[in-house]
Amino acid sequence: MRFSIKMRASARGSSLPSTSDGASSDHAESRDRADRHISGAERIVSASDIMRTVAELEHRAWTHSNGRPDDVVVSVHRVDEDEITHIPALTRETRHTQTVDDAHRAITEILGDEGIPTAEHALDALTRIRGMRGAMLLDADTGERRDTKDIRGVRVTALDNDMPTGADGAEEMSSSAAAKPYYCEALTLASKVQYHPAVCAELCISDDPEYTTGYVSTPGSYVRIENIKPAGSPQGGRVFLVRGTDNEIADCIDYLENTPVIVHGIPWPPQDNHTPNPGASDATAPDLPTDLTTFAEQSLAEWENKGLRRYPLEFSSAPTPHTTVSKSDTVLFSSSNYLGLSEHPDVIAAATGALKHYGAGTGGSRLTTGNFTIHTSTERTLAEFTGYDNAVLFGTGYQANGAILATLATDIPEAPSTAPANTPGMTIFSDELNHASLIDGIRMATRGNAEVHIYPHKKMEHLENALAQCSSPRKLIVSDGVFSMNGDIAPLPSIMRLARAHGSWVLIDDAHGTGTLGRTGRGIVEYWNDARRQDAGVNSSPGAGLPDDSDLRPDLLVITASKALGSEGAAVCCSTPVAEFLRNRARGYVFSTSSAPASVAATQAAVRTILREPERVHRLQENSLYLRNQLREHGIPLVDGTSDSTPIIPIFIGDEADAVRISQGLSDRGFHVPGIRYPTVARGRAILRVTTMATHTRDDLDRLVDALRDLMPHAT
Ligand code: WAQ
Ligand code: MG
Repeated sequence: MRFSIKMRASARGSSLPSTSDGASSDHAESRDRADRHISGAERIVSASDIMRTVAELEHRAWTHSNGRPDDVVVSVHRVDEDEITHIPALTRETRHTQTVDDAHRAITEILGDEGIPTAEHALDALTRIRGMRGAMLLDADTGERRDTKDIRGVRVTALDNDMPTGADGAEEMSSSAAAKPYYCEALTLASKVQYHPAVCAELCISDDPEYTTGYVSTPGSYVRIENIKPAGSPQGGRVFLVRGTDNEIADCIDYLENTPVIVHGIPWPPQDNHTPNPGASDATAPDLPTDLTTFAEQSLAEWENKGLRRYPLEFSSAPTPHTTVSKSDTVLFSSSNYLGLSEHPDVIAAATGALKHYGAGTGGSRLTTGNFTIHTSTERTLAEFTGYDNAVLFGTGYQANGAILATLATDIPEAPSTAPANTPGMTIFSDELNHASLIDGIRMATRGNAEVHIYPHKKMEHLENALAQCSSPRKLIVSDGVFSMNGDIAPLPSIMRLARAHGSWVLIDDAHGTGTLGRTGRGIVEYWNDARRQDAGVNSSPGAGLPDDSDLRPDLLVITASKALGSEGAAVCCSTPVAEFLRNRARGYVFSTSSAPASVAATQAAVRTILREPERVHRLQENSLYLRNQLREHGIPLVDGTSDSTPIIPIFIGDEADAVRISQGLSDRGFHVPGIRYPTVARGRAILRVTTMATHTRDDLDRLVDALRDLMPHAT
């Protein structure tokens, strides 16, 4: 069973189209003409792709370059598989005609070769008509109008092509990912039109003023014609040149409007046979290098074709549990604003105060004229919070990781002569599930005499062997603190023990642990120290101090201000000499304008709020544990190895299509929970990634569980 989905977007009551063919006074017609057509598209898809496709077409309608519509109509029609006609794509080539005259000459010639004498008449009709939604049918021999629909024309519908819609690849499907490249739509339409025996040829000019390439199709071939109209002209339309009795033409119109067709073999990537312009002038256009815009279009189309193109949702209020996403009320289960600090009045007041005092921007890098009191005092606050001597602010976590890793690969020593040949001066040991910012930082670091060794996720025996066998004089272990897809925690005590035994430095990116882990939200070090305290049974004695945590401290602890702290930016916490080394050498620090005072002040206020209101951290941890327990209780499986202590709760789904369906079902019920699938996670291991916030109520959590029980067949 398939479904034909049609979208039409229009703006109300603007520009009346003009036509030399006269206008009907029929009410429907005049209402239709008063509406300005913005865009239309359609697909034929299987049941599991309906919601995704509807979302994609909606997105396209609301963001079309023709303008903002007032009305978007999307309709879904059931189609029996055996009603569908499968037809091959026309072959495609391009004529590089230089002028409108050349283009018209080329068209006249192509149609002449087919024995069609009415090219000029057809071109003339195309030049005069404007604002048609469909095509005019003209008699190929006499030029007379053969359809009766006047200004509407005949609209070709019920068609699609067999290019993949991305079932195999989208990263995240809650936002629509099923887009097909626009490029193939014209070829798909032309292939359908040409397939009917009454159609001899088609002429098409886009109504996009900037798109001056049109086409002429004849049986088996689709020839793109450049400069078919002057740039800037809104004139566009389609003419189908037909031959046949009135009955044959009626059958043709019925086929064009109603027969579902899937076109196979649309050429991909979008290349075609370049043929010389046979018209007035010279030879083949030279093979110029692709200009950037064309390159970007092709690349985007390819991305779209693989199902990887993403269209961001639009949030029109703060990332609080109850918010507005793409205009609908939504309960948010996907934000990293874990503690609700982005909207905390003290945080907002601090940001506003700094904005008023220092202004919007700093006007320089930290080393020149952009080092304000708010920067240095916030660095002190962050260092105290995490228990380090010093902290260095960066613009973002991505920037921090790149800058730090590249700088640690500075002045790499030579491997000793006793080491095996080709031993790199530095080896970086990296968990296979590390965040992209660490991976990219390692790429910068390994441009010189450093190599990377990727170890299986959290496999300490593997890491131990690799360290033991490594004779590089400089070693560095790099790991996420909390892994962003699995919601599990790096085995810090083992990592630190191995690092000491093998003389390695350690960098931990605690982006998701800052503010969420540990009894006061200080992150991964506190989390493991708490665990040690519990193991030792110190828990029971009130006021008992924490055991010394110095053996748990990585050399570099990267924290972020953009998640639990509700602001933006990042910092690395480390010893003062390491901080000074980075301040002097890290290019991402030296050559960046310092962060805006308002953001930095918000970060500082957020840390103070956590210290003053530790119950926020506890509420987050309680919410996370409660939701996990409720899910388990109702037979909703979590990903193996996920920790009970993190706010990232990965629900195991497995099948990609199921993940799409459930994520969409949740969205229909007013919850935002993204589905994550290959390539972000392994094939067949799709998940729903839920995140909790301290500000979720029990009711929010219970309602999510109820919705999931509704949508998951095995839930109880
Ligand atoms: N059925 C019949 N006619 C249509 C349809 C349809 N489904 N959609 C559009 N038209 C008519 C209508 O009069 C428009 O004004 C006119 O065609 C042009 O439509 O390979 O973008 O959507 O690079 O602007 C040519 C691509 C692009 C050449 C054509 O047409 C290439 C294009 P547009
Ligand atoms: Mg158009």
